[in-house]
Amino acid sequence: MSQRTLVLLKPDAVRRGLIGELVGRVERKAGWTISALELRTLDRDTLERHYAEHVGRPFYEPLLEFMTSGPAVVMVVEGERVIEGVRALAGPTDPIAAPPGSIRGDFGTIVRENLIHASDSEESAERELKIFFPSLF
Ligand code: 3AN
Repeated sequence: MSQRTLVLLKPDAVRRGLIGELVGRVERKAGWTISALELRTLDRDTLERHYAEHVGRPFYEPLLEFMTSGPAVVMVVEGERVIEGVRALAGPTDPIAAPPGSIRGDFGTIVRENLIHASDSEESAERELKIFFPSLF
């Protein structure tokens, strides 16, 4: 089933010079296509919409501060089971618990600075793509 998903390479990934490595991992999956890609410094309004489910959590304000701390890469990736697939490439939220071979497992140590965001369901992908790429709709 072909799908599309929102992928963000977070400011830590950009600062650490990992854009090529992480885009490469997505690009190398057979049949997936990156249909939009942009280096973009995210504003608070966009992130408040994106992270609405986390309002009030202790990590919410530090998360927004981190996510606005430098440019991110925003991407649309399309292909077979890409929503589940990019989540598998990323690994679980906590990079220490994430298995080696996953992006977070290979490159991360801090939960907040976990390198990559990928939509977690078709509903989230639709909602998030509308926030970051409204021209697609
Ligand atoms: P995921 O990106 O794995 O779906 P979410 O949606 O639960 O994770 O959390 C969104 C982001 O919030 C995470 N990628 C991470 O940057 C941050 N975050 C989540 N839980 C924590 C936490 N306990 N402490 C610090 N930051 C967190």
